[in-house]
Amino acid sequence: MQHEPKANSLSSAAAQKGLLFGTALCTSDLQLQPLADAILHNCNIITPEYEMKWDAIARDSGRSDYSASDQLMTFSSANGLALHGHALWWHEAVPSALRNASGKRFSDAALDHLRTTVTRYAGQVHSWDVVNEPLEPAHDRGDGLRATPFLGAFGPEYIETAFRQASLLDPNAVLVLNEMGLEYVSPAAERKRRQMLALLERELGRGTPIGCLGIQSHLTALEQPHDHPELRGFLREVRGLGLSVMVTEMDVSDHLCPRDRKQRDAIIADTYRGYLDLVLDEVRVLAVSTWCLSDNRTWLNGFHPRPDGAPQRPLLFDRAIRKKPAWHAVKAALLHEGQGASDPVQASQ
Ligand code: 9MR
Repeated sequence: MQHEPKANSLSSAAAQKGLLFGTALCTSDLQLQPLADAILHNCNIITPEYEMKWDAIARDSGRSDYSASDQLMTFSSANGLALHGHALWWHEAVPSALRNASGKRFSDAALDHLRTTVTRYAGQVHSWDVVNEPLEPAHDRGDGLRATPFLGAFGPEYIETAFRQASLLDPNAVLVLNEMGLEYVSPAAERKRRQMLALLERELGRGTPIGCLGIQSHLTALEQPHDHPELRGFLREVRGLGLSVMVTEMDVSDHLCPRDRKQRDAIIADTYRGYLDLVLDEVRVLAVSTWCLSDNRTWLNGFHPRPDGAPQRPLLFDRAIRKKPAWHAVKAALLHEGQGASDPVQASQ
């Protein structure tokens, strides 16, 4: 059963441009009826926020538990939603029992996790974040790779290994390399963009089956500019490599914004709008997902607490699951309302 986008929803706005709209969620969200209803109304793709990660599945060392992950898979298929699998290999989701494992023990376990998980859901997921956050310019390697247990155990070929395995076991899934911080304005972000292009060229050159670049898009209001030529240039180059893009984890931290709610909500909405307008102008986007849908379910109060202690308002719905200006801004951006008549991506295809 294919999900039919509902009238006046974000997925129907996205469908007009041929893309999916979605959110991250966890199993407990399904118990909150108004939130579950808002997800079903607005989304046609979902991403497990953490319950499909390796450390969540292998919480009990020695025993894999896919029950939460299966529940989200069942929710998606029962409702005709696509599911974006997140994430197969991520350094922050290595099970604690393996953090200090030696090369061979670690690589055997990592391959086993990837194979078992991809096989379990083969033919059911829309896409996989196969490798998450491979770059860290501060680790000062020529290739920009982050020093992780995956790099330690397999060497730089770990990316090729992961994508080849995933492609073999689920040839129809979109295989995504997902990265954070490619969107920012700073010398470090520009360095990361250059390193990402070099990585993609290197991997595509040796036949690694990467189909799509995931740009996480954890934005900060008052820091993220509308006009961002370096990001535009980067996205054009990604497109030139033949890759599509997914906006995988979008939210807007308001820790730099004034406390006044109206002002804050307006600045946040404007940040979403400017950012999506730019991205949708430059690349072929398969899906846009936010990192949860309502302000009661955000990781940002822990990560970027506001100095005045007020709760963050980074998402599209407020805590009472009412639409915020950000919802309308995202909808307008998906429809490209108010933009020039020409759409460079569509026009050139
Ligand atoms: O939002 C997620 C949080 O609930 C988890 O505790 C955490 C660790 O698994 O991961 C958070 O999501 C991260 C995502 O998986 C990768 N990009 C950064 C996200 C925010 O930290």
